[in-house]
Amino acid sequence: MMGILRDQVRVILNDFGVAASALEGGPLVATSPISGEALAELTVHTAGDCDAAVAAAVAAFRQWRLVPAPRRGEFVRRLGEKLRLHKDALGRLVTIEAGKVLSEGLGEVQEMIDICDFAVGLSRQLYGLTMPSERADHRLVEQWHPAGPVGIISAFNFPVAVWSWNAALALVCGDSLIWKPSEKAPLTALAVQALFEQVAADFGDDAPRGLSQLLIGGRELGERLVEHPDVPVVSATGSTRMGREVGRVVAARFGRSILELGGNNASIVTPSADLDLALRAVAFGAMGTAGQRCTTLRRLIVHQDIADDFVARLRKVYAGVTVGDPLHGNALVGPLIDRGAFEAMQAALNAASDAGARVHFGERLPIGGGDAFYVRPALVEADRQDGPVVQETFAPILYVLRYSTLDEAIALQNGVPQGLSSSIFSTDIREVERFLSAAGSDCGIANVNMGPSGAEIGGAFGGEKETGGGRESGSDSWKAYMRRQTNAINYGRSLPLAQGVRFDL
Ligand code: UN1
Repeated sequence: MMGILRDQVRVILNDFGVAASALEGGPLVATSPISGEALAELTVHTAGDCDAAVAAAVAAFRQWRLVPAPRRGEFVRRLGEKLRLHKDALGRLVTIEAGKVLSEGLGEVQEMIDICDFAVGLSRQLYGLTMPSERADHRLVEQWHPAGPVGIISAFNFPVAVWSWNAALALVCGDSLIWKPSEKAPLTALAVQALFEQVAADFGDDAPRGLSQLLIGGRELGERLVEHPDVPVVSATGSTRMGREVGRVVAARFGRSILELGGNNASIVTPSADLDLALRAVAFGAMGTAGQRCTTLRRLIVHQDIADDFVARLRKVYAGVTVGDPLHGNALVGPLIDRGAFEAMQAALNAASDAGARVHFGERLPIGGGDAFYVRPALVEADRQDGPVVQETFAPILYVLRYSTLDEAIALQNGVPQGLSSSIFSTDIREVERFLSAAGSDCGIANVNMGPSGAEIGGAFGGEKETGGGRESGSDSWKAYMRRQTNAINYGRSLPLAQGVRFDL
C-alpha cells in the first residue's frame, strides 16, 4: 500500500506539467489522510516571495483590467474546458489529498466547471444601473471597474472549488489572483495552478504573466498577504478564529474581506416531514465528507413526537454506513484529515458525555494503518444546547435535540454563534414559510426538504454572524470583486446644482 499513492500523485502532477523536482527536498510534507503516507516534500515560499507575488499581481492587474470583459470570459471558458478534460485526474487527486470519497472528489471539480460556466455568462453581464437624474441635461449612471489583486486563502476540505468560486468571478471582473491554499492541501493547488498556466500560455498576449500566483507555506505567509496594502480584496475560508484576525487586519487598512468561516448548521424535522427523505438527507448532510464541510449538518432538531422513532432509524443508518478507503469500493465516509481532527472529535464527544449526553458511535476504526484516522460517525443525543453543541468541531458529530413548538425549534436553530446554513423538513406550507420568513432562520442559506450542505454554485454562498457575512459564488457575489463608480454627467450648457442649492457668482 505504502508508496502507491505517492506514485499516483506523481503521475497525475507530471501529466499536468508539474516537474518532479518540485515535489522533493522541501520542508512541507504533503500527506494523504487515506494512509497517512507522505506524498511529496515541497519548497515553501518566504515573505519576500509574497511581496514579489503581490508586485507581479499588481503589474498583471494593470494589463488585465484593460482586456474586454467578454474576452476575459473567454479565458475562463477555456479554464472550464481544461478542467473538464482533467476532471477524473484532478478529482482523484482531491480524494487522495483531502480524503473525500471519489464521487465527492469528482463533484468538487464539477463545482469548478460549473462556476467557470457561470462566470463566462457573467462576463457579459457586469451590469451597472442607470438612475434618473434630478437635473436637466444630466445623466446618472454607475459602472463596475476591476478592483485589483485578490488574495484567496482556502481550506483543506474544498481545496480547489473554493479557489474557483473566487478565481472565476475575479478573473472576469478584471482582477489578478494570489492564492494561499491550506498547508494540508498544497498538491491540488499545484495541480490547478499548472492547468491555469497551460490555459494562460495558450491564450496569448492578453493573459499577462502573474495573472494567478500560488503561495505555498504556513500561516505567516497568509498573514503577510492579508496585511499587504496592494491587495484590496481578501477572500478567506476557514475557522472563525482565522477570519476574525483576517477581518481585523484587512479592515484596519480599509481593504475588503470576503469571509466564509465556521458553520454550526441545523435541520429541523417536523411531524409532517417525509421521514424517509429526511433520513437520507440527514445521513448525507451529517456524514458526507466525513463531517468536514463548512455546511455539514451538525445539529438535528427533531419534534418530540417523532424523535424516538427517527433517532432509532438514524442509529441503524449510522451503525451500517460504510467507512473506508475513499478511492475504492463503496465507502460513503472516508478518513478525517489528520490526528488533530480525530483528537478534536474525541474531546468534543468526551465533553458531551460529561455533560450527560448519550453518545452513540464515534470510535476509531482500524483502517488505513496507524497514521490514518477513520471513525464511525457519531450520533449524540443532547439535552441542552451548550458546550460542544454550540461549537463547530470539524468532524462527523451530529447532536440531536428535541423540540415541542416550531418557535422553540427556530430559537434553537438560531441559538448558536454561527450562521451559515440551515434546513427544515416539512410538508406544511405554514411551517416552511415561517422558517423562511424574517423571523425564521438567521442563516445565509435556508433549505427546505434537504440538508444544509451541497449548495449549487448559482446562489450566493456564505453566512451571517460568526460565519463572517461574506458571499461567494453565484447571484451578484461578483460585486465584491469590483469597485463601483457613480458617474453624473452634465451634457447641458448650464450648471444646476443638486438639491436646489444656489451658488451664483
Ligand atoms: C465548504 O465546506 O467550505 O455547499 C464549502 C456545499 C459545497 C461547498 C462547501 N458546495 O456543501
